Amino acid sequence: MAADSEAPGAGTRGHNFKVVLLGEGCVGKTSLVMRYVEDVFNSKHVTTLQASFLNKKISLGGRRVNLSIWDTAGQERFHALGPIYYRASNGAILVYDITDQDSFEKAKNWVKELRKMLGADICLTIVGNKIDLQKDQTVDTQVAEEYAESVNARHCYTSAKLNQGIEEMFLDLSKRMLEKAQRDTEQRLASEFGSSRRNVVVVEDGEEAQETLGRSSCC
Ligand code: G3D
Ligand code: MG
Repeated sequence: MAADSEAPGAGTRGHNFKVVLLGEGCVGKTSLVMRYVEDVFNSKHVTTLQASFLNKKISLGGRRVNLSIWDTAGQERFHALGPIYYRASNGAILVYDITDQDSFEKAKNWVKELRKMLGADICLTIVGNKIDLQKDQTVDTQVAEEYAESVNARHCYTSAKLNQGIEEMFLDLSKRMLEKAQRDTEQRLASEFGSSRRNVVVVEDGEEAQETLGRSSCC
């Protein structure tokens, strides 16, 4: 049995990861999802979107990954996101607008909130959106990068308008979530079979673990 199929969020058809988007209203969260999933910008659909999540299937090194990308329907304006929004998230994208210092401060609050709800058990990416408006940038790059590093998050820039940096941002987050799921699986296997570790074989690239003698011998 490949451990991969037992990893959190993994099924026989691949991994399922939940990703939540957080950030101040108007920073471009919905635009980023719509650009990534449907390759549109500023369509009417953007403003009327009420769905809680959109799916995107990608392939990572031959593995199938399904991303459920959760977007708010504007509740962030009232700071009224319920726990169901965060629950069981594998990754979070904290978006700020590079021309709006206040939105960067708000992104920091979302990081605190996430840590409170989910602990350190989540992959974080902090995104400076609207990089097409670089001439009006007010959030300092070095400050943003140092902050991201201090909370163990990745920092990157995107433009939903010009479709810049978005694929790369989701790809990088997906890779980190996959690596984390694999690490968790290995740890789980190691603790499950702790006393009989000889019976657990982790293949060389560390990507897949297989249990061998432990169960097969008793079947
Ligand atoms: P939200 O979901 O975070 O609330 P939206 O944000 O996706 O609704 O976007 C808010 C506004 O920012 C929209 O403009 C949208 O077109 C604009 N926007 C989103 N991403 C970008 C970007 O990368 N560059 C620029 N220049 N604008 C962007 P309107 O005018 O419809 O309010
Ligand atoms: Mg929105």
